[in-house]
Amino acid sequence: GRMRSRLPAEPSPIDLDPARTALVVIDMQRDFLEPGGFGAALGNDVSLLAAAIGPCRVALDAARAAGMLVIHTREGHRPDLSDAPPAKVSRGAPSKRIGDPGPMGRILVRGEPGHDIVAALAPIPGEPVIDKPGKGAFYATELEPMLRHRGIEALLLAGVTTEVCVHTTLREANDRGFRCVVLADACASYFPEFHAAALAMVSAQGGIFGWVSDTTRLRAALQ
Ligand code: C5J
Repeated sequence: GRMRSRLPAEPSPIDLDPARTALVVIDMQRDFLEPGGFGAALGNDVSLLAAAIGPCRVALDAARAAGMLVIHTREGHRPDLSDAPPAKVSRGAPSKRIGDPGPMGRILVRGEPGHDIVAALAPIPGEPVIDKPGKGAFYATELEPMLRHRGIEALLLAGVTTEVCVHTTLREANDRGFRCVVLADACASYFPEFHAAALAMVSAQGGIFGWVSDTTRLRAALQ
């Protein structure tokens, strides 16, 4: 890749230095994408999230080829649930609660099969995986020092779900001074209208939270 890349985006193009940019792939876990996990237990049609897998793979391939830092996140809790707020565990009258046994192991618990990242997007050696108890990837994690130590100033965000964990992370990152680009096709939601609204919120008002682009434009910009 070139030293700097100009990525077409909304509301305006953004110049990125691959050495100071990280791709953050958020919560592409079986618990959200496959039947029998946390997402399904909350009553969602998990098949809607499959559309993000291919584009996430494109983003991963492009970022890896450009030598960018790649970070993966996973939402989940300790087996004793000591890091799970009772308000989160009880909310939503789920068919199965966090910690209950399911077909992919205990729901949203670290170390269980359902907590794993889907096979197509498995981290490769050298890519940090951030385990987070909340929706945002900065809350109660080492993400911020990890980014600062590497001199990262811009983030490419991908993953699920657009309006929940991607947006919360975007908002946390924005307030910490990171320039953020949401890769629209590499994100998905159980609610297509929330996905569209969440993306529109990012680039409105001159880019109040950052930029919106996609993996087709990213791949071309990094080539
Ligand atoms: C949700 C997430 N939707 N990763 N988590 O509960 O977006």
